[in-house]
Parts: sequence; C-alpha cells; structure tokens
Amino acid sequence: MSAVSIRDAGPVLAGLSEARAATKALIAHLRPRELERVLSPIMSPLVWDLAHIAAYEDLWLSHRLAGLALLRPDLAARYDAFETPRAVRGEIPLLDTAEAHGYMEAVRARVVAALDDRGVGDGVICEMVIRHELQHTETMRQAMAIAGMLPAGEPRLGPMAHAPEWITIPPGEFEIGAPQEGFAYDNERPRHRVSLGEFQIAGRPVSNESWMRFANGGGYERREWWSQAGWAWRRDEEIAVHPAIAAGDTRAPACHLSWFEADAFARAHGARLPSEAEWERAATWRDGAMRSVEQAWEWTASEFDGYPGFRAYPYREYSEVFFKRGYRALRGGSWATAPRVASVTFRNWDLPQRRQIFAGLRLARDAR
Ligand code: AVJ
Ligand code: FE
Repeated sequence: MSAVSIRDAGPVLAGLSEARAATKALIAHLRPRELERVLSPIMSPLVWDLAHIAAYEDLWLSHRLAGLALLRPDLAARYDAFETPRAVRGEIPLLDTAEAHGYMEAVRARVVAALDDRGVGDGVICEMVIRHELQHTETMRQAMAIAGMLPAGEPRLGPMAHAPEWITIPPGEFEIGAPQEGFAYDNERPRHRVSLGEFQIAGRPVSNESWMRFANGGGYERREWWSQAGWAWRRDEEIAVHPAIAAGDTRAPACHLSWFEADAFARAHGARLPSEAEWERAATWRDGAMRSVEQAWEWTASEFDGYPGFRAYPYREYSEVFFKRGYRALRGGSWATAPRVASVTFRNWDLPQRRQIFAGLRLARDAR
C-alpha cells in the first residue's frame, strides 16, 4: 500500500462524525427495549450493531492504526462478526443500550485524540471504518423494516424515472473493477479486462406493477419458470409475493425479492439476470442511459467470487471468506445505501433465498 502519511485528520474526523450522526438519527425514535430485542432470526438485535460498530473502530483505528491497546478486549470476540454470527447474537449477554452508547462514545473519544495526534496514515483504513458504520445503517434498516420500526418517511421507494425499455450494448472489451488509486474494497480489485458479446439490458428495474402481473399470472405456481433450488425453497417455505410489493406504489421498483424469485421472473420473460460484468459495463457505458444507483439493489447472475489475482486487504473476513459459497452478487445501491458507499464498482452479496435485503432486479438478454 502507499507510503503517504496524511497529517491532517480533519476530513477523516468529519467523515466519522457524519457516519455517527447517521447512526444516531436512525435509532433516535426507538426505546431501549426495541433496540435490545431480537427482531428477526436472521438479523442482530440493533444494540449488537451499535457495539459492533464501536468494536470495529477500536480494533482498526485505536489498535491497528494508532497502536493503542484495545479499550475493551473483553468485548472483542462478542462483537466480532465472525466469532459471533447473527444466529447467536440474541442468546448471549450483550451490552444494554446505555452501555453500548457509552462504549461508542469512549472509543470515538480515544480515536479522535489518536488521529489528531498521529495523523491518519494513508487514510485507507479510516475510510474503511467510516464506510463500515454507514454499511451497518443499511443492515440495521433491514432489521427495522422486518419489524415495522423504520423511521417516519422510510422506506424511500417511489415512482421510477422514465427510461428506454432496452439498452443495446455492442460487443467489446472493458475494464471491470476499481482503479489502483483511491479507496475501494479488496473484492473490487484488481481491475482487469473483460470481453463481452453484444447484449441488451433493461433501462430500469422491474416495477411492483410488473411483479404483480407475474405473480397473478401464476409466477409462484409455474414450476417451469423456477430453478430446481429456487422451486424447493418456494415450496418448503411456502413463498408468496412479499407484502411490501403488493402494498407498494405500482410504479416503484419491486423490492424485497430473493435471487430465486428474480431468476424465475427473468425466465418467465424470456430473459435472464445480467452478469456483474454486463451490469458494470452498462452502468459505465458512455451513453449513460442506465443509472447505476437506483432505489433497490439489483441481483446479478454472478456468484460472488474474487477477481483473477485477488488479494485480501486488509482482512480476509471482509469478502474472501464469502467467495464461492453460494452468495450472489448485487450491484447498484438502494434507498438505504449511503452515497459514500455506493459506487459503480461496489459489489454487494447475499444468499439466494434472502428477502430482507432491499433488492430487486433488472432484466438482461442476448442481443436479438
Ligand atoms: C457488504 C453488506 C455484505 O453486511 O456482511 C458489514 C458489509 N462487512 N460489516 C455485510 C459488512 C462487515 C457486508 N455486506
Ligand atoms: Fe460489520
């Protein structure tokens, strides 16, 4: 990594405060009882996210960057996402709301002093910590959406802008991934050339109205539209249309779709999901007809994996441990994604059966 050392901590401290203000605003309307409750078996109690944000900041900024001892070594394992997976977070003793707030503040005070004193290194680890907190505000919103606890005015899903039905992208080579300079997650590198045939991609994501037409037209009953794994999931879990789609604005993008459903919809329409490469190519295509960040993440056909020559940085558990484990890649961003996080090369991922994520789809097909 680069040898530059930035003395002026100002911009980093501003970023950290903005992320913290976003976290606090998100939960301002909730009582301790709501923050401490398990809202869903697949999500953490919100108070776990709060202390986890602090533990991550303590590990990366106080300890690894500034060389201080951890403030609370006794909490490190409990608030490490890997050592304490979501499923057990409701069953172990956690800091209560006041203690979690106290921990966040104590870590932050030490970090501000240390960065002021020593500078921010090359700034990369600091940016990672800022984006980590922002990413957790989206994760927390997923749990809050399940429990009907989102703040007033959310979710922010509304009518989509007009767009052409199909955009044709000619065959050719392009560079996928983040450039060498600037912040990016390890999984966005190395940037490399990819060659694609001609394809078409929809000008905008699938709407609630289209989704309801699919559902009312037998979408959840027609076996031939589903993959084998998707059909088994639909049958075993007795899956029907997500209530948020049935109740949503007909002109808004469909949101809370699993990959299995997105895949079935595409097949039913004689289309398919775009690969990640097709999606990124279309989003960076010079005619700019496709906007990259819409209101919902977009499932892609691609399994989440490392790019050729991938090197984990700064830790394997950010993305490498998820490679080739059946996770599907999502692109774009949602109404809940901080602009600082969403970039055209950013890669998100989740399991194909998950519906808590704010995700929909955009169709693609071979050129005709
Ligand atoms: C990139 C959203 C899949 O939530 O697992 C948060 C982000 N990584 N803390 C996740 C993340 C570590 C990550 N996603
Ligand atoms: Fe995290």
